[in-house]
Amino acid sequence: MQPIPFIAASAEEAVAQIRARLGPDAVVLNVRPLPANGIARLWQKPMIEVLAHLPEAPAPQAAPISEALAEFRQQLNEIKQQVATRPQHTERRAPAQREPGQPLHAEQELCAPALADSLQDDFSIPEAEQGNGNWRVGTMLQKSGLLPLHVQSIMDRLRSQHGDEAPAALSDEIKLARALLAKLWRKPRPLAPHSVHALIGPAGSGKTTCLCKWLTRAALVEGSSARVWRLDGAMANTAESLSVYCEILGLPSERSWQPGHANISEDIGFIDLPGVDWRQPVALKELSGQLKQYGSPRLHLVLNGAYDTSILLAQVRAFSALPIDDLIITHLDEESRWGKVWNFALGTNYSLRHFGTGQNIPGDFCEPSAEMVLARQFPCK
Ligand SMILES: Nc1nc2c(ncn2[C@@H]2O[C@H](COP(=O)(O)OP(=O)(O)OP(=O)(O)O)[C@@H](O)[C@H]2O)c(=O)[nH]1
Ligand SMILES: [Mg+2]
Repeated sequence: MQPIPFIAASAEEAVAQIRARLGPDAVVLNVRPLPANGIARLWQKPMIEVLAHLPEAPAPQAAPISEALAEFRQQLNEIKQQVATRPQHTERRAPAQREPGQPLHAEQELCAPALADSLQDDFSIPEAEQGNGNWRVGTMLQKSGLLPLHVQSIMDRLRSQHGDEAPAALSDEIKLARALLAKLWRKPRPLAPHSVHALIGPAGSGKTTCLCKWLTRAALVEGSSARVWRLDGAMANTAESLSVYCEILGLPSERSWQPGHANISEDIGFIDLPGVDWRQPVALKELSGQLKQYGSPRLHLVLNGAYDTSILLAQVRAFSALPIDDLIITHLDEESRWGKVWNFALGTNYSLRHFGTGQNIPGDFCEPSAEMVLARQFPCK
C-alpha cells in the first residue's frame, strides 16, 4: 500500500488520524516537522507530517532456495563432466533411469544410486549431510546460516521423529524442518507497563536508530506516552539527532539521570547509551554499575546481524555478564542468510524482540516471528 501523509499538530493527533484511517497495524515510515510559512509562524503551532502505511504480507523471496538449487545443478554439471572424461567408469555403471524427455531434477540426479556409486571418490558429501542418511534439508539449513552444531541437532531430532529414511520429496523435508524450527522459537516477554528500557551493545550496532524506531511505534502507532534519556557512558553520547527526534514527536528527552527517575508515569521509558567495547571486561563492569544507578532497567542487547556469527556469539557471551532480557538484531537488510538468527534462538537463552532492516527512521523495524524467518529461508513451502 502507498504511504499516506498525515499532518497533525502533535503526536497524539497524528496517532488518532492514523488509527482512524489505517487501523492498529499501521506502520510509520517517516516523521518530519513542517516549516510554518511567512508571518504565521509567529503564532502557528509547528505541525508534523507523518508518513504511514499498511504493510502488505512480505513477498516470498526466491533467492535462497534458487541459489541452493543452482549450486546443486552446478555440482551436477561438474560431476557429469568428470563422468564424461572417464569412459571406463561409465561403462561399468548403469545410467539413472528416466523417461525420455523428462527433465532431471538436480536432487534426483544426485541421489541416483548408480551415479553416486561411480563418483564415490570424487564427490564428497556436504558436511551437513554426513551421518544424516539421505536427508538433504541439513545442507539447506547450513547454507541459510545455521551453524553446523545446530543443523546437526535439528537433523538428529528430525531423524528420531521421522526415521532415517528422508521423505521422497525435498519439499516434505523442508516442511518437517520448518515445523520443528517453529516449535523452538522463543517469544519475548510482554513489556511491563511503566517500565524503562535501555538499549545496550557494541559501538555502532544500531542502538540509537532502533530506539527512535521503537519510540515512534510506541508514541505514534500504539499511542503510548514515552520519555527518553540520552545519557553519556565512558564516552559522550553524541546522538544529537535523538534529542531532535524527540522534539519533533513532542516527547520529553533528558541528558541526565536523577534519583527517582526509574518510577515513570509515562507508559514507557527509553535509555540511550553509547556503545561499549565488549572485548574489555572493565568496560562491561562499568556499564553494569551505571545501569544499577538507573534502577536496573530492562536490557535489550542490540547487535549488527550482518556481522559474522562467531563475532555475534562472542558479543552475546561478553554482554551475558549483564542481565539481558532479549536481543534486537539490526542490519538484516544487509544479510541474505536470515537462517543465522536461529543461532541466537537455538544457541542462547535469549528471545528476539525486534529486527532492524534498514537505516530509515522510523521504518524498517519489526517484531520477528519464526514464520517470518522461515519464509525468508524457504520461500517455497
Ligand atoms: N543498513 C542498516 N543500517 C543501519 C541499521 N540500523 C542502524 N543503521 C545504521 O548504522 C549506523 C549506526 O547506527 P546508530 O543507531 O547510530 O548506532 P549506535 O549503536 O547507536 O552507535 P553508538 O551510539 O555510536 O554506539 C548509522 O549509520 C545507522 O543509520 C539497519 O538496520 N540497517
Ligand atoms: Mg547511539
